[in-house]
Amino acid sequence: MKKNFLVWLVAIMAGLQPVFSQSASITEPGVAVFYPAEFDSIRTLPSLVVIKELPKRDSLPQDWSVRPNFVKIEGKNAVRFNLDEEIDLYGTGEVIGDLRRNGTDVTLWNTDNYEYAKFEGKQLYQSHPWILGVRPDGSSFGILADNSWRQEIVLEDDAEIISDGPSFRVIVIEKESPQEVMKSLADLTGTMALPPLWALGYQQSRYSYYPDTNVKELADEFRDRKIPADVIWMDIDYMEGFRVFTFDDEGFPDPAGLNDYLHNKDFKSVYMIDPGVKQDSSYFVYQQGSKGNHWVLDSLGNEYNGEVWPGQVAFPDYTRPETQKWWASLYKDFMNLGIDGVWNDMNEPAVFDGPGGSMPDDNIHRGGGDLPEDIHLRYHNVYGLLMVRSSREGIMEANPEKRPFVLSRANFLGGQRYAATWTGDNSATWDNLKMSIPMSLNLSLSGQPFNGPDIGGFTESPSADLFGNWIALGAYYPFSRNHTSKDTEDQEPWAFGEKIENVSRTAINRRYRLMPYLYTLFHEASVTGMPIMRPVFFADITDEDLRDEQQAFLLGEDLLIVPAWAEDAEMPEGDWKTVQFEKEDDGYQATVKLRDGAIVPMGPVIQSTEDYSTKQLTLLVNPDKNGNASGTLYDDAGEGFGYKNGDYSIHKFTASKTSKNKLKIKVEQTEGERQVNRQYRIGLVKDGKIIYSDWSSAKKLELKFN
Ligand code: NBV
Repeated sequence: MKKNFLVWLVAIMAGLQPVFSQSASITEPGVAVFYPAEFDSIRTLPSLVVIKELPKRDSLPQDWSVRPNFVKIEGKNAVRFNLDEEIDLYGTGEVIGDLRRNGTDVTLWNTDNYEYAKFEGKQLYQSHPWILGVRPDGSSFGILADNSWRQEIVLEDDAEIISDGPSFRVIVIEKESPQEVMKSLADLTGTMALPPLWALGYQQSRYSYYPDTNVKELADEFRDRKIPADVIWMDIDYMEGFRVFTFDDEGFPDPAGLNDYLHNKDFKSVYMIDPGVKQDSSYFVYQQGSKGNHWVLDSLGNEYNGEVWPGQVAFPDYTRPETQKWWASLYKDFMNLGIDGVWNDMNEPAVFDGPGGSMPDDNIHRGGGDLPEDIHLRYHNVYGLLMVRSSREGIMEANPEKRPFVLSRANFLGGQRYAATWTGDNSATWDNLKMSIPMSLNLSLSGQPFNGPDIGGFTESPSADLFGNWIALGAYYPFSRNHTSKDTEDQEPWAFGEKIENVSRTAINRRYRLMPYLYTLFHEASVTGMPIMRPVFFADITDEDLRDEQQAFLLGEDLLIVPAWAEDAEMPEGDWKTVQFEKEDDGYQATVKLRDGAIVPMGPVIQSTEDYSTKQLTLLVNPDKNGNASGTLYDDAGEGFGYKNGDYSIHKFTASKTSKNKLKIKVEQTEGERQVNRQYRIGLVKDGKIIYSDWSSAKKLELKFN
């Protein structure tokens, strides 16, 4: 109480005007919601972030420490937290710079930011009004500003969130660890739906592979060279004059045939769809959109037009339920051509001739259903989220038996429910390679587990050495796609000569071998919201030396990835052992370390997830100092929704060293009805080698070693 009064007094002296009589309550254990006195529910709710009701369960306990002060800063509605200096801050979404966010600021205003060059890169494609704080003892909190208006997060002396919109509510999560905070965030904002297994594979893209014969050759080349891959991406040039949902007659005369070809080679195809619809009265999408009155309006109530790739376009108003339905319906014929996934780009929305590269703040989104009509300033940041929500819906309707896959450039906190993401137009520089790790980590710590940058860099061309390093790291990003711009050099794994081709193959082989573990992590993320890629400090939340480690990172709880170029990476305590995958050391591969006490399931090298099977698995094990270890495997059909009706399995593995040179592993199916005739072998990870047992289908495995 006293502290709050003091804060208030200091605020008055600093010329800030506090707003009186806020209300606060506990909505569930460890979660509090704070409403400012001037709370404007009409212009901030319903939340597009929080998917639960937040009932008032209890009053806020006296000792609740993270309390917002609702203030006005330069006339704007803001919230301020007085945080102790020793608290480490993370999250704040898609940001460049260091993993630890103390001393930084970010503007939450989705922006097409080519090469991260505009606004010093402090304003990127996505917005996450979310801060994760970790105290020295590991206890942690999360701060969620529940509104979509343009806002700024300033983490200087205090933590401030300053909005251009009306007064908003704030949710504070208080837990014993950052892991628990992440789970609580997922409970409030939803999780990523389990993606199809193929989306976890390596993916190849360029702006643009053209024409279709080029795409076919590419597929052949991967298979001939035995470089595993799952997906080839079609960028905007497949369209007829950049008209969405059309195909260029010359380059892509037979998309269904192309997709068949790819499927026969065990590839999936993903095609780009942008929001802007070319203003062309003879074009069916524009005709339908105009007839249905689906466009965003300008401040005078007329159809708003702006310049994007196709020329002047109109923008679907995804706040309207009718528009969402219409947009979703467009995917039916499109997906029926055998398209497997959709890539939504330019959905900040980017407008070349609009103010600040987007549409005017006073454009009108008409809403409907439970979303009220409001100006663009309110809906800008969720334009991408609403678009991908509708895209996902349409893809589901087109293929109800399949799991949808959407990749989106713009999104918002909570948007993991609808789409995966990549980090936009990065460049082929060392700096961008290194930065990709803290970027992916902070996105992961902001609720988006399925993310990654363009491997190799989008703009400019990497040297062979840079590409080799990037692909060797890229094999471990949750979303692993090589993508480059127009007019750059070839960037396929074989484009840099034999040495880097081998480096690429080795790295990608490793990803596919780790697929059983990776898929288990994706499943975990889809259930609990735990990130797939995690900061090293998750391994020991009380070790403060780990708090700013951003070269190495964790994949799940059990694997630590240390890029070949990392210098003096801070390692967590314990006897993490290096997994010796291949004999050759090419100087590029990341070191992969297995936690002591962990068991990680690993499969054979396959050329795509079409060949994925869990019939023969190696259980990599590193017993802890007491000789024990444990691990998990999630398994299902990799596609479809059978897993929701029991067609899945979870196996638990428990290892114990029964004597100095004998290790036993017990295999138990703990969940699900899926039955697979499976053989296992133990792979005991020792320094510099792996000692294997024989294959066995028994439930008790044994390894004797010297
Ligand atoms: O559609 C072309 C590109 C795409 O390749 C890239 O990944 C997006 O971030 N798109 C942007 C538009 C043009 C960028 C110069």
